[in-house]
Amino acid sequence: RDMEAELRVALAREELELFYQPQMAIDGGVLGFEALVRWWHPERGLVSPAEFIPVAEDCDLILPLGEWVLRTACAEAAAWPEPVRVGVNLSAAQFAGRDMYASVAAALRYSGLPAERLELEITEAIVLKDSQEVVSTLRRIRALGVRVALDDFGTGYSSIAYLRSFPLDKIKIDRSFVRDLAHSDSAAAIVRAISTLGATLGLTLNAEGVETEAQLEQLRQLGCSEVQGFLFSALRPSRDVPMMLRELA
Ligand code: G
Ligand code: G
Ligand code: MN
Ligand code: NA
Repeated sequence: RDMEAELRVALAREELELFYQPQMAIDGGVLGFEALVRWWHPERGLVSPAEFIPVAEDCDLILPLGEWVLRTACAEAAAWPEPVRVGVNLSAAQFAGRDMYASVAAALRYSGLPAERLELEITEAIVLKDSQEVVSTLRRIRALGVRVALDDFGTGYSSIAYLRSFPLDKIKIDRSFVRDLAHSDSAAAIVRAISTLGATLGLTLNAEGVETEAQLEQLRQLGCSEVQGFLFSALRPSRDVPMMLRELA
């Protein structure tokens, strides 16, 4: 495919860049930043990862691309002030095609980033594989001190049973529930249920896509401890992190 060839060139030419979104404690203060990849295409301008990540997943390009994201995020985060964490999204395909433990350990070693400051965001697609190999890889990664978050929770098919047995630190409630909070009792009920479940299992609860003060207040009442979204900041490159930390302090 066309985009596949272009993406190959983009990786070589370094047309990719990481942007960062602050992850806030619900009562204020920056906990970390989620890395979101962007592609500056020479003719088409900014291409969304929603467009090119699926293409990369369909060929083996997700492996070098995912490796680039992991290494770049760790290297950039190593320059941030001490306790601030970085969140890195991983595709299911990266677990199939790579020794993820070795990748993560190498990214930490090369960057000098302490393991406690790295958080991996995995998808329900990874959980649904229900593979002993993935579970054991994640256990070893967590044993390093790296945290693991389950992204986009509520949109896929993972059951509560998976949550109990899967090595996780955090659940990220998908932003579609946050969007519907104001006008949907069921969205609020679902967030409340996830919140209760998370507390029972000892998992931190993050809500994504927070755009209004009203949503923030509602999420506080529903028991979320961590939030992110356009309410706090636009996405910015790593060099703007010190500025974001000042603005959000
Ligand atoms: O940043 P944006 O909302 O446009 O991202 C669209 C989708 O691309 C989201 O599902 C997001 O998780 C995914 N995405 C963004 N950056 C990365 C990345 O570095 N790796 C992977 N695997 N997915 C990413
Ligand atoms: O799948 P994942 O949760 O990683 O997707 C993150 C995507 O969500 C990013 O592409 C980012 O642009 C988008 N995003 C982040 N915050 C908000 C928000 O407050 N509102 C909306 N609509 N999208 C957001
Ligand atoms: Mn994410
Ligand atoms: Na999400």
